[in-house]
Amino acid sequence: MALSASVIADLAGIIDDAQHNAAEIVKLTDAHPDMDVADGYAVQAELCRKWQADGRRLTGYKGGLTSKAKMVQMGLDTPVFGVLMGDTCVPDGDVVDMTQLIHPKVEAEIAFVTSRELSGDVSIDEVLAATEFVLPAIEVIDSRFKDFKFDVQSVIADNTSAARYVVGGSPRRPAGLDLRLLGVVMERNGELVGTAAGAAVMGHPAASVVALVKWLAGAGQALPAGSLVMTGGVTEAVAVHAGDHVTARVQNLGTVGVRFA
Ligand code: 0L1
Ligand code: MG
Repeated sequence: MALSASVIADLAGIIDDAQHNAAEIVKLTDAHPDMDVADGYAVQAELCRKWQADGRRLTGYKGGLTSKAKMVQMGLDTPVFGVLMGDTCVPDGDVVDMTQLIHPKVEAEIAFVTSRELSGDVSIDEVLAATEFVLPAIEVIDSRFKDFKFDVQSVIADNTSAARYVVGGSPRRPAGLDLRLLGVVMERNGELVGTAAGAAVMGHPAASVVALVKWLAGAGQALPAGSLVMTGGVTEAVAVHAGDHVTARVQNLGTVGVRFA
């Protein structure tokens, strides 16, 4: 780590304000060129601590930049991890208030809900055995950085652009499903805006959970039973505007949708 605890706390305050006020800021490395990835995660951890102290509930975790399409779109080449807070969950079919966001984009994802704690080095099979169900999800990302321009340190500090998440469809136990082969279709206002198969995420969506559990282990933590894990967008993220309606359909798992107003 390159930054002091007091700078980390200051940066967490800057991100928190930007998120709360839906206000654009410039990437953190402009003022702190020495900031490294560990500093980014330290800022994110500080935010998560503060949010929980404020009474907000941690419901799970997200992997980001887990597909080639997302990495190419953002010009970054490392998966990143963030936290999911319960109050950012939007019910399936409900409305996202655009006035609380800056320049949102949507991602179609396959989400997992765990039935057992996972820790350390786990395999894809161990993740699947510890999965209560898998289900279709839409992540609404909203980088607090102007024009979605950032580096990996800054986007990690910004909780990997997490803004809202929607889960729904027909949750299924993973047994008997080959998640690599499930087709995923995203539509905006009835028009096709992205297609992929589950394997777009690290060869297997459960590989994103494996990587998340390893990242948590590096921070001395385990993934608790009952966690929701968003495994990452299977295609490029797509911009949305007021009036838009987005659906993500995952083969065998049904459809989840959200509107923007
Ligand atoms: O969920 C994501 O893939 C977001 C990762 C951070 C980069 C971005 O804002 O696209
Ligand atoms: Mg995502």
